[in-house]
Amino acid sequence: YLLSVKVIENMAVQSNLHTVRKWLQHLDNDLFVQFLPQGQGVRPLSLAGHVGFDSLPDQLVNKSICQGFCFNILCIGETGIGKSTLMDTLFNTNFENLESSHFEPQVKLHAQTYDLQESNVRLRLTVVNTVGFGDQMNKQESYQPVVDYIDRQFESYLQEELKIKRSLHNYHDSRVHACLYFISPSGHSLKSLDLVTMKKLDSKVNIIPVIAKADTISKSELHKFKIKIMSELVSNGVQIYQFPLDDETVAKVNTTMNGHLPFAVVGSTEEVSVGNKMVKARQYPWGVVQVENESHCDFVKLREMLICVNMEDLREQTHTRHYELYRRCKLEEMGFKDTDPECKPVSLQQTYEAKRQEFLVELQKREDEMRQMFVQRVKEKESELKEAERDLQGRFEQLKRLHADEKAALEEKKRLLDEDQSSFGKRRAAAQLLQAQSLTANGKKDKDRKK
Ligand SMILES: Nc1nc2c(ncn2[C@@H]2O[C@H](COP(=O)(O)OP(=O)(O)OP(=O)(O)O)[C@@H](O)[C@H]2O)c(=O)[nH]1
Ligand SMILES: *[C@@H]1O[C@H](CO)[C@@H](O)[C@H](O)[C@H]1NC(C)=O
Ligand SMILES: *[C@@H]1O[C@H](CO)[C@@H](O)[C@H](O)[C@H]1NC(C)=O
Ligand SMILES: CC(=O)N[C@H]1CO[C@H](CO)[C@@H](O)[C@@H]1O
Ligand SMILES: [Mg+2]
Repeated sequence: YLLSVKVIENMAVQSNLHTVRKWLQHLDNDLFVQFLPQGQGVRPLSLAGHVGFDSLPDQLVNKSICQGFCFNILCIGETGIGKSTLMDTLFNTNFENLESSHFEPQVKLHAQTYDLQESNVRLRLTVVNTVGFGDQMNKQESYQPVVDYIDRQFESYLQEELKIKRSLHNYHDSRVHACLYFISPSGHSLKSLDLVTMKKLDSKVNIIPVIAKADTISKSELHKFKIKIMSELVSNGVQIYQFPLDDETVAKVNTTMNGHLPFAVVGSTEEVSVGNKMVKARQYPWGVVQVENESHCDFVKLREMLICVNMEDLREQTHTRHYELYRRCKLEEMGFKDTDPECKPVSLQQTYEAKRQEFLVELQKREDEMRQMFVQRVKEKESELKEAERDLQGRFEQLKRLHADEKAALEEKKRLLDEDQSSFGKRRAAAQLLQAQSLTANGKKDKDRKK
């Protein structure tokens, strides 16, 4: 019982009431025995009187009611296909509805959270709408913003989970639990945008396709259209959400419901009087379409299956299938593994140590490389400098030689000049002597003439 209580506690942390209920049903039977490790001295005992732990389920229910629930719906569909109207009709209220234009350059997502209360159960509901889906000329990347949004919600949950001081009990879980995909009531077949988008999303979210504005398609056409859609989904390998069949409480409605997929829905918040009652309906000149009449459309089936029966299963599937897949891929991407190549279990500690070692080796390698590079660069610089020095020396020698040559040439010139000067001096002296001699000679002649 202690083991079982532990399991139930763990389940309670995830508010998996549905699972807990299943569990408790099994407890009376034989699962209890399977749970006990054999041969470890644990044996069942019968109680002599009332103890009180049979109130555990009630305690769980009360605790869950106290905590409240949360549910997140993503509506994907073309602008004006009736997303907001259907949400208003489903939850019987008036959500804030902004009409979007047909001229958005990109697909965007708009999320809004509301606190709802029905009797004493509180529900924190987030409605996410696509804005501008299917309005671009090039629709190739239209699914990307949707994929990114879903991944972002998974990522923030994973980050919370990986924290040392985590507070998952009061964490606002924004992971998308159900995705209503609005198919336009063409009566022909799915568009490639629909197929591509659903294919990209089917491993990330529970897809529930619905045929929007089903009042615009005739009964016989609708039947063929549904068959066509399902066969196209199958042939393209698109996994849509199937209502669970393993649980007896839910299985009663299963067969018929899975056969009615995709639900053809009509949305309206307008009240029309039919007979002596006011009912939600769309009024046309030729008649009235009653939203909540099962012979007019599948709206009631959708509400029943989405909200009354399978809300908990959708939450559970999101956590145990889609989130688990995301988490696994993300952690493997980061290098964490459960087993080593020889299939021996590896703990987180070991992985951390291995990663650390790997990092240190890498660091050492990088350091060595850098050191070698440094030495190499120093050597290169040194030889460069030497080269430059040799160059300079050469230039210096050459200049010295030039200078010496010039000096020698100048000295030669000077010597020649000196020689010139001395020969000039001699010639001048000779000339003066000659002049003097001629003067004295002339004077003698004059005297002789006078005489
Ligand atoms: N015939 C028919 N018309 C509907 C139905 N549901 C909604 N409409 C009409 O379609 C128009 C657009 O509805 P909305 O609910 O605003 O569509 P939406 O998808 O929220 O539009 P955006 O948020 O602007 O992308 C309104 O005039 C609605 O009255 C339906 O089931 N059948
Ligand atoms: C659960 O709540 C109900 C009503 O609020 C109360 O009567 C009941 O005793 C509670 N049960 C437990 C086990 O706390
Ligand atoms: C549902 O629609 C059918 C066909 O229009 C009608 O006969 C029937 O009375 C309606 N049911 C209710 C509850 O109004
Ligand atoms: C298709 C399918 O598995 N249907 C099941 C629905 O639930 C009932 C029990 O209520 C089963 O008998 C069906 O086999
Ligand atoms: Mg809208």
